[in-house]
Amino acid sequence: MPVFIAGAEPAVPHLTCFVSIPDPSLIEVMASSALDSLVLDMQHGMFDEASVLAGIGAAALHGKPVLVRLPVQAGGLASRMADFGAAGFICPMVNSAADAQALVDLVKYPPLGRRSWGPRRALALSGLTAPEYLSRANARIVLLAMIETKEALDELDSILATPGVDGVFVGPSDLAVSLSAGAQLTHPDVDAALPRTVAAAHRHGKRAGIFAASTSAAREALRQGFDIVSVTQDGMLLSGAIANALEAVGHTERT
Ligand code: 3PY
Ligand code: MG
Repeated sequence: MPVFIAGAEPAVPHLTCFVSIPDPSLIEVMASSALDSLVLDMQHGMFDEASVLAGIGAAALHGKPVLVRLPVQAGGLASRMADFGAAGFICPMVNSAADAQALVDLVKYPPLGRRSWGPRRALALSGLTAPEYLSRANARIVLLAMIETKEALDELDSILATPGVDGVFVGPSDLAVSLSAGAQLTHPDVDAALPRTVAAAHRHGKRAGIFAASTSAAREALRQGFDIVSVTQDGMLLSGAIANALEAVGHTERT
């Protein structure tokens, strides 16, 4: 069952959700929803290589592609996760075209990059022959550079102009931390930067994504034209659902 999200045009807007709890059963539940993909979080979530391997399999049972959010400056993991069958990468703290090119080198085959051949499991999951995989992988495996700092905003065009980068993905919290020099987790300049980011991505014929920390933020991101929107994250969804359930049965906090 093919589980790539690029190449065959993905649904736009593409709705995804970050997963931090590395349990295949949880991934199966989430993948059986109407989400278009899942993001397994190796940066702030608890995923390691083995749980990404299991997670890709669990999502594939429901025909859902998995994106991996890499740890900072861990591009080396990307080609390994691509070989495991990851459909794409959300890469934190990309601040320059040089940072972007370093990731392209690891995720894309020549001539765009320098990915090493050996897509053992990815090939089986793709349903392609080896030559077909080689000729399509660069277009099908999505590389998204996270825009999370003032430097990245200043370099938006050069990051987007890097061949092999398929789009950008805004991390609103880190962007606020950067723009406020560590003083705040929200900042008005983040909101101002969002339409500019969407316009820049589309000008380059590429995708704009964003992490939305609430359903209202996700709705607003879709209204602004973001192509890839994460509808919060597993932990937030679970705590929200528990709070709603307790409220529905009239439970008040014990003191
Ligand atoms: C951010 O908001 O900085 C993120 O990385 C969201 O996951
Ligand atoms: Mg971040």
